[in-house]
Amino acid sequence: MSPRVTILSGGVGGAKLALGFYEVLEPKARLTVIANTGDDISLFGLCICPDTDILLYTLAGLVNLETGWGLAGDTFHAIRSAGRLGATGWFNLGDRDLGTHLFRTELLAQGVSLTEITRRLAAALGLGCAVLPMCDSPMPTRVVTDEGDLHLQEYLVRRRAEPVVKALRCEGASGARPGPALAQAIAESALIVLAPSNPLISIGPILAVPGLRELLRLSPALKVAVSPIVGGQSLKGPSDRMLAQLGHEVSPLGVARLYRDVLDAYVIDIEDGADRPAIEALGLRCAVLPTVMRDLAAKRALARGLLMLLDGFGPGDPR
Ligand code: FO1
Repeated sequence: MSPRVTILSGGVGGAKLALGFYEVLEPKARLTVIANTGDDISLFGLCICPDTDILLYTLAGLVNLETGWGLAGDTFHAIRSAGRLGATGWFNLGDRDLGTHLFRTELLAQGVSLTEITRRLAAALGLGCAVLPMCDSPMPTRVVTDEGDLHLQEYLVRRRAEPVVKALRCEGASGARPGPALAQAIAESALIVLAPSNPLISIGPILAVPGLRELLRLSPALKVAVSPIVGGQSLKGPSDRMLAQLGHEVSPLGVARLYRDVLDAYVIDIEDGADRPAIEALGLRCAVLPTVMRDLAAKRALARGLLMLLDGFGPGDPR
């Protein structure tokens, strides 16, 4: 039986690594994926959880591989009709994808928790692993920019990450708590992985759930992050630009500093091998692996490489 693994993930980039683990772990129930819900948005009265859905669709083999989000082969008749009537048209909700948002919104209105709704969605898609929202209460990330205070999706999608970011705020954080399933997964895992997702708007909000950093620190698991910065830039999305605008170094080291207090080890790409001594100087073990997941074989290989760290860097090993 495979070791128990928990991965903290945003959307597209993190879902690639989650899929790598889903492919190599046996049984698949050994995997728990904690999804960022800071990018959740309410549109047309519907609760939309983009990162959660990207993870669910990717793991189920249903995601649109060209965009990395939404369902493969979906159509956009409903959103375009609404747009022609003058409704919000900048967020592309697919016709079949809408079914997920209708299902989730109806159950939320009945008082069912987001964790339970996500469990039912995963079960309906035939997933063998657990996908958990980072918390059950809304905790939207607000982006303070030179154009004002924007919802994260407004910044990313409507304004294509063009405004200059001055600060990030996790609204509703003070009332948020990690759920019991999440606490149990963290406590019982042998390996916890911070996916190569945006450190500020994907992993950052998960770590901002009060008590979560403490749960990670208390867990006996080996805690590893994979750098989302390779060769001085982000592979996907605006991480590099956002890091620079918020005064962080745009490098694997710059991201490692953000996670330092919860990590044992850090994985950098072979292209950044020269950064290893600087990472080790932070007091972290450092492994150099191919981290660019262009195909399924690369996703599986990175998951296997991370599992192998359990032998080299396992709990109790001297630093
Ligand atoms: N990303 C876009 O760039 N444009 C869209 O219109 C869009 C719609 C969308 C609908 C459902 C969904 O689950 C995700 C969607 N995304 C879209 C992706 C999403 O905005 C981001 O990639 C994540 O929130 C960041 O992880």
